[in-house]
Amino acid sequence: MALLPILNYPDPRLRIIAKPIKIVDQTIQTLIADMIETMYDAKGIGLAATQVDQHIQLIVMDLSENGDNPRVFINPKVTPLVDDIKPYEEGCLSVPEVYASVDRPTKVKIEALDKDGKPFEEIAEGLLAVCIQHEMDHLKGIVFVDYLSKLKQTRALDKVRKVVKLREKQSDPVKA
Ligand code: K1U
Ligand code: ZN
Repeated sequence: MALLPILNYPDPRLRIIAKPIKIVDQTIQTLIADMIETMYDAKGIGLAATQVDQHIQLIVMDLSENGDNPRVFINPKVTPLVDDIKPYEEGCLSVPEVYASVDRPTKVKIEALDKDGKPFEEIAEGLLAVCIQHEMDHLKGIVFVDYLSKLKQTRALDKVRKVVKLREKQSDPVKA
């Protein structure tokens, strides 16, 4: 397995629209395993293939308390089931250390293929509903800061640049 580099906002590759997966083969299985490892290493609860520069419709997620229940969504379709919209404080591995409230429908239907390519349907509420909508946005080239005011977007950009610089310095103190 391998850790994959995560693209940081405002990388233009985060805007590429993901294509459906035609066959769930060994290459996809390897990418799934690598994305799960990358998500755990980054202490995230979700990761879309877009964030690791793979522009295919693949999401991994683990909302379990112990981080031992990874879930896979291939070619997901998400449909809001209610008009009820609630704010939730979101984070994003591509926008490190920035958290902001985003309004989203509270109940959605998820239709997707599982890791073996088998179709399934699920009704999602709570964190699963928030997270799947956040990850679906990534597959469409949308980042959660797009929903914020211009001022908050500028602050987010400044923060990400600082965090990235600090991380570079920490990983190579001589060069940075
Ligand atoms: O898409 C991603 O970058 C993953 C993202 C998922 C997400 C978290 C919270 C709300 C919506 C979507 C993260 O995992 S951010 C990581 C993080 O700091 C966090 C972890 C658990 C709860 C809240 C934030
Ligand atoms: Zn994200």
